[in-house]
Amino acid sequence: MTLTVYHAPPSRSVRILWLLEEMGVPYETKTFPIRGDYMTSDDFRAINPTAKVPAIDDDGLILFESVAIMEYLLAKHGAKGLAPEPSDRLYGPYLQWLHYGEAGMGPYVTMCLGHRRLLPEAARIPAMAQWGEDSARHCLDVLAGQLSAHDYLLPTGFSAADISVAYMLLLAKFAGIMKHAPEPVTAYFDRCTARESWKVASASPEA
Ligand SMILES: N[C@@H](CCC(=O)N[C@@H](CS)C(=O)NCC(=O)O)C(=O)O
Repeated sequence: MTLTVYHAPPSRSVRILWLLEEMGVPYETKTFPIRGDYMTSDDFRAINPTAKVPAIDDDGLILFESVAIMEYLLAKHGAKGLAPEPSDRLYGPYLQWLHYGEAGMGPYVTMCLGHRRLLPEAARIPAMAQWGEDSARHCLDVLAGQLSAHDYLLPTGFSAADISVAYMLLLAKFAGIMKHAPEPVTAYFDRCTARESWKVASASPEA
């Protein structure tokens, strides 16, 4: 039984490595440069037709979309304290924050990152970068509201929802948004990234 994570540091594939490190589930990585030739190759498109990372190959079952992969791995291996049971009253809030990290925050952070750093300079539109930043900063205020009472998004402690959201804060940092973050959010990011599992997942092995 082999679980292979298609990994391009420092992309969203870090989320999957981080979760697997927290869960203690063994895995292998196929590591390559983000936006390099392999990502547009026929070989990779056969794995992930969206040509994005992450993707996984779990003993022949191939999946993409980082948060869906996280939910799959938690369901398959048991949550190991990283997610409430569906019967738990915190399950709904847990799902909300898990998805907020990608569906709620991702478009704004990515818009800002793209128009500030990723697109060729001639294609960057300052108004798009600003719209992304303003909307992402509103997301940070929402997080600060939740984090003013707790160290993590759930009152019960660190969960997979924190992996989803804290990873997006890394992209917000790359986009220059975190320098405007409220103190509870910067303290939260530092808390999450102090974990040994983050350090292993975010280390950049040779591609
Ligand atoms: N919603 C997708 C987003 C995937 C995504 O956009 N990945 C980025 C890296 S973080 C990527 O592959 N970018 C390469 C490109 O757009 O060419 C997920 O969560 O997996």
